[in-house]
Amino acid sequence: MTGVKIRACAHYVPSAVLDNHKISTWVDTTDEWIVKRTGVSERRISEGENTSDLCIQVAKQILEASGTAPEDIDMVLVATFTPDYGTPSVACLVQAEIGATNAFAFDLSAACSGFVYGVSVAQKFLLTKQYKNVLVIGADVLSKVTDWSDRGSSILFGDGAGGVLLSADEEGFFAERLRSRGDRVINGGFAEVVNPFSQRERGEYDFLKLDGQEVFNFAVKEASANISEILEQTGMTIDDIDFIVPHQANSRIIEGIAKKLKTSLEKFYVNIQRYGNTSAASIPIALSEMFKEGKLKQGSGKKVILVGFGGGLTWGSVLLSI
Ligand code: B82
Repeated sequence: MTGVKIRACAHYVPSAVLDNHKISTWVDTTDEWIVKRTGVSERRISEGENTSDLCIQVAKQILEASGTAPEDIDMVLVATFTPDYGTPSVACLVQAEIGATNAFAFDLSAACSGFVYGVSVAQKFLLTKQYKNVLVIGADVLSKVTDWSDRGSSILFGDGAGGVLLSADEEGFFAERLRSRGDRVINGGFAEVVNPFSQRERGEYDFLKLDGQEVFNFAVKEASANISEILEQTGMTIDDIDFIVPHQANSRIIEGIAKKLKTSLEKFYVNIQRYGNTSAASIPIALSEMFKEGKLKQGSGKKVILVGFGGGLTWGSVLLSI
């Protein structure tokens, strides 16, 4: 199976840090409670930068790090559910700003699974050999769809972006398992039809809502089953995998997945304490930090599973060799 090579990886988060102590000055909560329940200590919150602004920073870093000319990018794919506009897509805004004049660009909507879906889509385009350099970015500005008066959800989310430049790699390894279930929902963002005919006001589902325990159980059960399916598909065991990079939704979900897979939490990269849940950005931010920390090195052959789960419901994993 033709794999994909990560030619460069980068992330960008807004500079403003919102810590738990600050949140506890406007909703009834404490740092201790938030850390215990979610694993989050602080998150980055945009002071006006929109989703495309974060993506453009990531794209520029990637071009520079890989020494790629913008005209050599064939495709720009942004996974997000908090785009700047309905149209143009965030991907088109990025394409314009970096001068990727030969690329085509579009967004993909799969909430927190978006980056994993995006890598899978990119691999299919690379397989055709018609496209050589694909930029895949996961980005969300969840602060736009956060109900800041709700102590249950405002503590969870953060803003950020991360991405990769992918090329085909004949020797590389690639496996995937993508899933959706549209009958089970996490609601969030821009939900009501508010127009002169609708006689409606903005409602609760204009904000991101998580129905705690039910989606928690879904995440642990389906993400671990999904990883097991990939292992079965490829004839590998969990011991053959060097790292699992999960969507950073909640530290207890990650612990639950590790337990179900009967493997050590050490295999899992966790940075939720610093960024909260950044939706489609959480996996590429984690990947980028792993490269920066030297945990991952291009050409090392390390086997990594990226596992996403989120609104839709959507979930899925890709197995890559780095
Ligand atoms: S929680 O239900 O409140 N909980 C688990 C019982 C706290 C210990 C909770 C919290 Br807090 C944060 C996230 C979740 C959760 O289930 N998240 C998701 C589940 C599926 C898909 C995506 C997510 C996500 O948060 O992105 C539960």
